[in-house]
Amino acid sequence: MADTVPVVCFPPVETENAHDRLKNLAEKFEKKFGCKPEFFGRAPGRVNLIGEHIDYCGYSVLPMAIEQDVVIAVATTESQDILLSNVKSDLYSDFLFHVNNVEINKETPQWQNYFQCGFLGMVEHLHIQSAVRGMKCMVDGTVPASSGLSSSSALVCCAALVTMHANGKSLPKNVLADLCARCEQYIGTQGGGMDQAISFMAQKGTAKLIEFNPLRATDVYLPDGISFVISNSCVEMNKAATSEFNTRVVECRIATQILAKQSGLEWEKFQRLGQVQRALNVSLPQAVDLVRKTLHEEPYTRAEVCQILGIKEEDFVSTVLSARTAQVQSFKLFQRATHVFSEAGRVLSFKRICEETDSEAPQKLGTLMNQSHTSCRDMYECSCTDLDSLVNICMEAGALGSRLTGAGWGGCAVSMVPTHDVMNFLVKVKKNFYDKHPSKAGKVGAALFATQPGSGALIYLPSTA
Ligand code: ADP
Ligand code: NG1
Repeated sequence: MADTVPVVCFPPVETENAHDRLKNLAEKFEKKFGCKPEFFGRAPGRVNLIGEHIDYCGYSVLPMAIEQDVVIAVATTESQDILLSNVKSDLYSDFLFHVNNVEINKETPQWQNYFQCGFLGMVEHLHIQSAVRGMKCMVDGTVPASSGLSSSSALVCCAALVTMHANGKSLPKNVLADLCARCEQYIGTQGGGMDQAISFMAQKGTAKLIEFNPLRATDVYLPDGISFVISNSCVEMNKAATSEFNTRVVECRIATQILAKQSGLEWEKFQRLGQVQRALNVSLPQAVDLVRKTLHEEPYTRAEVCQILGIKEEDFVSTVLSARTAQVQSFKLFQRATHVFSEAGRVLSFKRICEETDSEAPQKLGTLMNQSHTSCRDMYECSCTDLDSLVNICMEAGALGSRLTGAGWGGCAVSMVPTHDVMNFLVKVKKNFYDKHPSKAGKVGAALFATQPGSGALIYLPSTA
């Protein structure tokens, strides 16, 4: 039977504080729209334990869902309008659109555009353009925005989920994840499918190895005695509003095509580093060697790339570059490809260590996390000064491993800490990082917290009691 998103009754009062959250949201909804919500959708954010910037290269990643999520309360309507309201109304203004008039602003994306990505992706998938139902929606998100914990994907996934349910349909989780990965790209970023996959396929108590093409999620049980702590550098980076993210995607694509061409493959057929590695039938360490032998460390100019691939600059711009990267002049191919192949290897090692009964497992996992951060910082250049300093402070505070998580250039670090030492760790990180930055000290409550593998997306029906 297809694995669909669970539809459950409003959480019982005694079990979860989710009950109070939904009750409050229902009250706000009724005050705003003058009717009760018919149902709620919920999609979580995630923390990626290891495997950064490799999902869009075709490689497996190892995230877990977090408790923070996006919940949307919904009432369906006879009109074909979508009325959006947000609990954080100071940040996110009300918005109204007709179901057949969706305009996504890729230049300066607004919050409603992320909702529209999920909405449009679902409407297109179900082919219900002419019959799609109107909705009144109130959004309540607790994932910190632009911090590497996938607030945008939680919103896109939740929007697709409520659109599906409002229109009386049910789709398997892997189909939902694939379609949300594609439709989040309507915002203009060319990310992979990690965030959407874990948001739908997560299960409480286990991290997941997410593999792509085809999409699969395998349980990864973490060793006993360790906990994961998230700390937010409080530097925000919106990946859709800047060109950094897409530039990395493009650099990986160019590295793919040059490696393919110089290895005698039909380079036009290759888009992802993973495809080239598989076509050459080489191991990941051999792929790292191939990069060392084939690519040079100095940045490549456009002219050099065109000359190697044997194409004109206008063809390069139209077929290899993307809208947000059309102006980029030089490309660090050696560094980006070295990061991707070595990081893909670290993910597999991480999973293997979790499967072994090895008393040294926590230390070994910590070492992999540290290597991952070094590679993100030096080879992929997706960290920033505050985040590097936070990672160092986390290590000094007793972490076995610490690294940036998510897209980077700011956002969060994830640290692996002996469970018995978590309180001590939190105190030291607060003192040595947050208390030293007046602008961040007030945010420490929401910025520094231990986390556990959480559950995936859900539909809640209000209780009839
Ligand atoms: P992330 O790395 O968290 O996915 P992005 O920078 O890609 O962050 O996207 C963040 C954007 O997502 C925000 O600027 C906002 O437009 C939207 N967003 C995130 N959380 C919410 C929320 N609770 N309500 C409305 N919009 C949200
Ligand atoms: P976040 O941290 O949510 O911005 C982004 C991409 C992921 C992945 C990571 C880096 C999107 C929606 N998300 O995540 O696919 O590439 O960066 O590992 O593009």
